[in-house]
Amino acid sequence: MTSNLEAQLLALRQEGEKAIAAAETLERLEELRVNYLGKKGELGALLRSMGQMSAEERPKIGAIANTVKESLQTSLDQQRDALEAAQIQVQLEAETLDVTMPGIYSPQGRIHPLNGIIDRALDIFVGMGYTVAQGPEMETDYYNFEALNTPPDHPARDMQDTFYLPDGNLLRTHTSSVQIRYMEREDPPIRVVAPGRVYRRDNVDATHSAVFHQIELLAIDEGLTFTDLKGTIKVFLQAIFGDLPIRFRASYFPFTEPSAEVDLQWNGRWLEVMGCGMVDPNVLKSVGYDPEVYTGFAAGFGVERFAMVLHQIDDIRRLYASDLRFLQQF
Ligand code: 2U9
Repeated sequence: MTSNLEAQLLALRQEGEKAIAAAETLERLEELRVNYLGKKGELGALLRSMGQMSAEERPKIGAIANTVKESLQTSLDQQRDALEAAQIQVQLEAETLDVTMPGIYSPQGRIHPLNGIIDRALDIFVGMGYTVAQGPEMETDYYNFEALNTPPDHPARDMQDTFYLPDGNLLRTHTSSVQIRYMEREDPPIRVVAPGRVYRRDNVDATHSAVFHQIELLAIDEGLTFTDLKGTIKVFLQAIFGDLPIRFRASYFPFTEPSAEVDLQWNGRWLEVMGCGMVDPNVLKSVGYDPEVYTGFAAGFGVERFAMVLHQIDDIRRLYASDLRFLQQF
């Protein structure tokens, strides 16, 4: 009886340790623990049969049972440590960050040369207290011409120059219409700068495009003179092109009187870069300002022309071609 139970206990230990050593997961290990050492486990079952033993046998078998239990427990603990360590190793390998791996290349965009000019010009005028205004590209005859002292028989209204729409509206030929709309809703003093796309029925060549960009500025106040206009333009051109000689040349625009063209001396040559003048009293009247109280000056320039002078670009069409070999130079 005794030796039989003892043999069974030792067999249980051998079988248990083999199974524990073979366990590949923590779940399997827990199954084995319950199976051997749990309340309803195999060791418990063997010990329950000790009830029939004599008082001298019982301690001896009890002692053997304890060693079997301890050694199974030790094996379980060791195997659990080993499995846990392996699991951490797998996780470490899966989550390794290789800092020497090359990055993923994502091309860096940049500001288009036209937007570069627009950004810089607006910055300069905002710095002088001007407000940026925008308006519609499709305009009425009134805002594009009539309010700007451009009578119906004026050459600027010729079908050659303006894109007319079937309903009698048109594509604005300058951003001056934006300032008319601005003056209608604001009272003087006015300091406004209007950037935007404009349209002309021009044949496209190296210096002409049917769509281009303008920036116009307008100041209306009591006591403004041609001197204020000259000072403003001088400061602006200096900020864009540096300290180059400039000159004002008498010219004509329907909406300014007197009017002038501004030339810039660049590489020894005089280049025309802006138009300007004192706002014609008729324009002030058309928005309800009293020309006896208020005077004003206005100026305008083509953004493409500025970009071409500044960056020595030989053909306006390069600015619209989206050719990266060209654009990446800026
Ligand atoms: C109002 C009154 C007057 C804006 C002005 C010019 C002169 C001018 C051209 C430069 C080259 C247009 O892009 S371009 O072809 N502009 O010469 N523009 S004065 O005068 C105004 C504007 C608004 C109410």
